[in-house]
Amino acid sequence: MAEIVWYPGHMAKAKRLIKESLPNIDMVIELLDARAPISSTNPDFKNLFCGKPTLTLLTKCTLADPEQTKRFESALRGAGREVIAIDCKSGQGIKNIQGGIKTLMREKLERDAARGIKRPIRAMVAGITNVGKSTLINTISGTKKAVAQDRPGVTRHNSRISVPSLNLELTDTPGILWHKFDDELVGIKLACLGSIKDEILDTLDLSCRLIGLIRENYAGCLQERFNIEISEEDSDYDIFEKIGRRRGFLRAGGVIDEDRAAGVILDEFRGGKIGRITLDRV
Ligand SMILES: Nc1nc2c(ncn2[C@@H]2O[C@H](COP(=O)(O)OP(=O)(O)OP(=O)(O)O)[C@@H](O)[C@H]2O)c(=O)[nH]1
Ligand SMILES: [Mg+2]
Repeated sequence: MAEIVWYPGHMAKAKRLIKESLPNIDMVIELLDARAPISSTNPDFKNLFCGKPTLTLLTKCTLADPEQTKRFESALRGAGREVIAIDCKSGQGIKNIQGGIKTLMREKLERDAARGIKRPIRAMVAGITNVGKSTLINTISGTKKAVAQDRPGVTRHNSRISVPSLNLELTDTPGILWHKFDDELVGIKLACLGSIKDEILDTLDLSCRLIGLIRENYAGCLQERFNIEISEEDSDYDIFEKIGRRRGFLRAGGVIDEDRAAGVILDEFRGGKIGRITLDRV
C-alpha cells in the first residue's frame, strides 16, 4: 500500500489553537479509540499537553472486543493513567466520567472550596480525527452544540461548551493526526477506523489489509458475518473475493465489483457489524 500521509493544513493550525488555549485549561480529556488504543494515541500529545492532568477515555467501546478493552484498561492503569471505557451510543461508562475528573482534580477542587470559590473545571477534549470528541461533549452536556458526523475532520475550531450541572467547561478541539506514521500498520488501522479520509485511500487495498488484520484473531467473525469458509491457504484477496461473490457484488462477466465490495467491508467493520473487534494488542 502506498504510504499514508495525511496532515492537511488545518491540523497545523489546530495544534497551534490547542497550544494557545492550554494556559486556560485545567485538564485534558484524551480520547483513544477502544478498537485501537495504541494506534490512536497521538505521539505529539505528551509534549503538547506538558503535564496537564489527563483523563483517558477509550471510546466506542461497544464496538471493541470487551476482553481486549479490559486488558488495555488495566495496562493503562498500571502505567498510572486514569482511564474509563465509554460508549456514547449506549451510554456505557458516561456516568463515571465525573468521578474520574474529580479524582484527577481533587487538589484544585479542595483548594477552591477552602477559598470559597466555585469555578468550573476547564477540560479540553482532544484526540485523533473521528474518535468521538464532539459526540462525547454533546452526550455530557445533553445538547447538540458540537457538530458530530461520521467522517474525519468535521470540527475545525476550538469551541467551549458549559455544563453547569456538572460544574464543567469543555473545549471541543479539531482531531489531530501526526505528520508521518513510523509504523505503516498504524496508518492502516486508523484508516480502517475511519480517521483518515477515504478519498485519499485505495479502498480495495485497505479492505484487504483489514481482512488480514481481522483474520488474525477473529476469522470466525468474518466467516459468520459473510457466510463464507476461510482456509489457511486463502490470501486476503481470496477472502475479499469470497465476500464479494457471496454478496453478489458482480459486474458483467462475473467480475467482482471491487469498489462496492471494499466499501461494504469497510462500512460494516466501522459499524461493528462484523463483530466486536480490536485491532491492537496490549
Ligand atoms: N458506536 C459509537 N459511535 C460513536 C461514538 N462516539 C462517536 N461515534 C460516532 O463516530 C463518528 C465521529 O464522531 P465525532 O464526535 O464527530 O468525532 P470527532 O472526534 O469530533 O471528529 P472530528 O471533529 O472530525 O475530529 C460519528 O458518526 C459518531 O456518531 C460511540 O461512543 N459509539
Ligand atoms: Mg469533532
